[in-house]
Amino acid sequence: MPDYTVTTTRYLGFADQNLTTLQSYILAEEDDHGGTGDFSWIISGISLAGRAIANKVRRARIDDVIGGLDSSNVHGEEQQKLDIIANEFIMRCLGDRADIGVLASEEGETPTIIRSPKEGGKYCVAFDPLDGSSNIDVSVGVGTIFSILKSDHEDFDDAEQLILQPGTKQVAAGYILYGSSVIFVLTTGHGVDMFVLDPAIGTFVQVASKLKMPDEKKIYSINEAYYDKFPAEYQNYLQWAHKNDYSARYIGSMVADVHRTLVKGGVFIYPPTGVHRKGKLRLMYEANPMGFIMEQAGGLAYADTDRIMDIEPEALHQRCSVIMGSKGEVENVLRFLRNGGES
Ligand code: P6P
Repeated sequence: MPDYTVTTTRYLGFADQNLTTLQSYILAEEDDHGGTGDFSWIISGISLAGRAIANKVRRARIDDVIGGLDSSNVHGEEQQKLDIIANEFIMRCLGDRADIGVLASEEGETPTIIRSPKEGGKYCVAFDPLDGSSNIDVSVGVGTIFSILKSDHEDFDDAEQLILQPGTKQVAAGYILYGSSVIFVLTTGHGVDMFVLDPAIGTFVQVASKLKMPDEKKIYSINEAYYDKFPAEYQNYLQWAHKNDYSARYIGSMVADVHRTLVKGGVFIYPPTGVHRKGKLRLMYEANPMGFIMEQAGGLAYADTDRIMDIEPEALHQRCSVIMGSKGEVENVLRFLRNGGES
């Protein structure tokens, strides 16, 4: 009878391939979500869509999918070709996942009910398929942002009722940054983990676990072109920062600015402005997921003086202002907002 004992070959050092993949990570996390594999199936759907979007972003000029479509989205903003492509990829990759109930995209006026809770639709996913897409023309990092909630109540008149929940109800959130490398950052409420797409094997491999932001870092990220339109408290904070040796970093793509803040520390701010009196960024699929990540990494996330994740949403596309990042840096801004603009 042949001996089937596996003989472990001596480790030769040639197989130094990181094989801790996003999939294996999520399967390990699955137990916290009922252990049925449903939850990991959603993340694998987002991972697949992210790899397809990354390929399109890389090839945008080659495939001539740069620029706008001469059409506007529900917000009256010109749609970029890649916005539609990215949205299509995510809808296709998630639409056939058995436990998806509702999909809500920045590109869609109303959420899409895929299946009711009675039909097994357990989860809602709110997402911005390609945030910052206007930067693609100049090869600046852009990203996909997603927020996962449970759609657990049976009776509902419309999809918005299922998905309009405060950020504290998120079961997971994350983003995919299409930058110099493709980064997948995820939290399921047990810290923040980071994965990088290894093009050699076409999968996301884990590169960091339980990421923590430094409590302080003298970097602020804000579009100072709107300085004159900011509320006085924000202007006073900026004057204070100018006098206290801060550096300014602003990419103009939320995923890239927030990722830098996560990795290096600092504070990302989008205040109310003359055009966007409540702030420009979207609560459900930008501020909430990014706020979850920031808090899980030891930071803070506020909309003026309100914790972002406590906000009771009233509409899918509602906007809010944003102050998020290192705990000490967010507290510096809040000090000005709470003390009538004094430091
Ligand atoms: P502004 C990109 O258009 C976006 O939605 C976010 O990614 C980014 O943080 C913000 O808008 C930039 O806005 O007004 O500074 O160009």
